[in-house]
Amino acid sequence: MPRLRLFAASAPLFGLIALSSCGQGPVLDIRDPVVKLNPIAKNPSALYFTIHGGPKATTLEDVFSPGAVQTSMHESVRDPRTGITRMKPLLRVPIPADTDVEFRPGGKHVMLYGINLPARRLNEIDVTFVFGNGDRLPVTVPIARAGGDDGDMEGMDMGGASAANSAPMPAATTASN
Ligand SMILES: [Cu+2]
Repeated sequence: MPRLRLFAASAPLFGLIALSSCGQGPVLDIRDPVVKLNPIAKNPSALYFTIHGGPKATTLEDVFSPGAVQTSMHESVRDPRTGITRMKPLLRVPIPADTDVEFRPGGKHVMLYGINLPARRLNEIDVTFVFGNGDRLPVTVPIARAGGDDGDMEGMDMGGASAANSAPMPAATTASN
């Protein structure tokens, strides 16, 4: 076993551990992910998170989950003339190197349609983030139930309708990617 002997002879073990545990430079990762569960079961829920860019710029290409029937990336955009907020589908999202890109209420978000019962019971859902550089990051995301206040469903706004009585998704935004 020449490899073992090489390790033992050349690098002290603590040196190897230090190298792997405090890597140099930025690491592509997902921070503070949360699903805000829509209290109306037939309506989509919103997934929010922050992506921190790695050493090189890349793109977020897809977000999928075995716990949901369908997912899609959206951005809420407020028309400055009318004040009406609408969602548009996002095909991909640029992730600059070593930079935070936030998906948050009122901005970019991922919609989850048809979250399944196991996820609802466990209050968590497995989600995989797929990047243009080939990275796939699996994350277990906690599910937060909306309280009495509808304010945190802000990201669910569709055409200005309030979350409590929102209509089904417009046809243009239900297509996957
Ligand atoms: Cu949306």
